[in-house]
Amino acid sequence: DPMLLKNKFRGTMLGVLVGDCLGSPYEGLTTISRHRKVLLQRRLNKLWNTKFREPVMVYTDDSAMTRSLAESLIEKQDLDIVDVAKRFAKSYHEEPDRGYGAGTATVLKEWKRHVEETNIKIPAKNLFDGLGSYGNGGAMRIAPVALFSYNNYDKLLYYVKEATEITHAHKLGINGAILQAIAIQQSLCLNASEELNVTNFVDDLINKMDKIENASEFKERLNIVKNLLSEDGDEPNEQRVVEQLGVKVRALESVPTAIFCFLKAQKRIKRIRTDDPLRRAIQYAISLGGDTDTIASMTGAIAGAFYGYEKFSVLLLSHCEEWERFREMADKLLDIATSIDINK
Ligand code: R7I
Ligand code: MG
Ligand code: MG
Ligand code: MG
Repeated sequence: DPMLLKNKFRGTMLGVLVGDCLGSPYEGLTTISRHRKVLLQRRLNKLWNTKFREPVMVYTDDSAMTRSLAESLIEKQDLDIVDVAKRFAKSYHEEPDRGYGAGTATVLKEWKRHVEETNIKIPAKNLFDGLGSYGNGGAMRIAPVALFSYNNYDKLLYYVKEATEITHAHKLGINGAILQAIAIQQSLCLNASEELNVTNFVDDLINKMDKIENASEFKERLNIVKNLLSEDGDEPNEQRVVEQLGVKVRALESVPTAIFCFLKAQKRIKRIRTDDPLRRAIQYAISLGGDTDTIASMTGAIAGAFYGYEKFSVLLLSHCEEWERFREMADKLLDIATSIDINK
């Protein structure tokens, strides 16, 4: 159904933006107190249901890099990593204060001088004593690549790796981006009007990661996701989630967490008052603390791909910087992704 797919593509891109905008004020707080959670509940009630003027919520590096990647795919009708690098560098140069990670910023500054096919991957390889970055910066921006190649799994894997390696050379950084992309792709292919089998969702991810080189750490985390989901006691399990999955800027301690937030929010969660499971997922992600903009953004992308754009309130969207631009990028990515399919 083309309308359904359009809704899901929009949901993905707007999930990135909304999660980032809503989560960024809390980034870095190690514990979100009970009091702060009440304030978060009230703030989201207001943002979801009220019309007001400025200020809009600004986005951070997560959405800025997502936007550059999407615009490059749209303009080039393919993945051209030199063009992506140029756009990343330009966007950083114009707005360096969007909260970029230190390693990524180093790469972006080096590209500013000159970037070509031959040297593009070198700065990322030199980061962190030559090990490369295991930050979540590759995963946080990967949604457009997942959309672009949603109907060709081998291409998806290859493009995700290529798009990530230019800043994140560490296997954990790359595999984190792969996991986030396949979670989005799985969500796109499911029907939200049928009940989601959360165990199957995780098992499918585990089976796919099993075929990726050196991905044992992520498979372990996905098994923890499954265990945590099977706990359905009354008490909130935030503490155990934070301890066992993590809420850090490392890909390993944030991508599985985002997947967990999406799946956990299929059911009601104590002290999160909303009937909207998409909002519940994002609100829950923020309530865990830590790297809130990124984990909420990655959760938003996966949940948005599942539920679609119509689950966001238009009032909420209207409070997010450049939301219409993100919606338009989603539509263009869909046009390209489906026309490539026809030509095949
Ligand atoms: O991954 P990256 O783009 O950062 C994304 C995060 C998100 O939370 C954004 O919202 C933004 O706030 O930043 O940036 P990197 O600098 O590559 O990685 C993030 C951080 O992880 C680094 O600045 C390091 O502190 C840490 N890190 C490492 N530390 C030691 N050794 C990443 N890789 C390594 C490593 O190999
Ligand atoms: Mg950020
Ligand atoms: Mg930061
Ligand atoms: Mg972050």
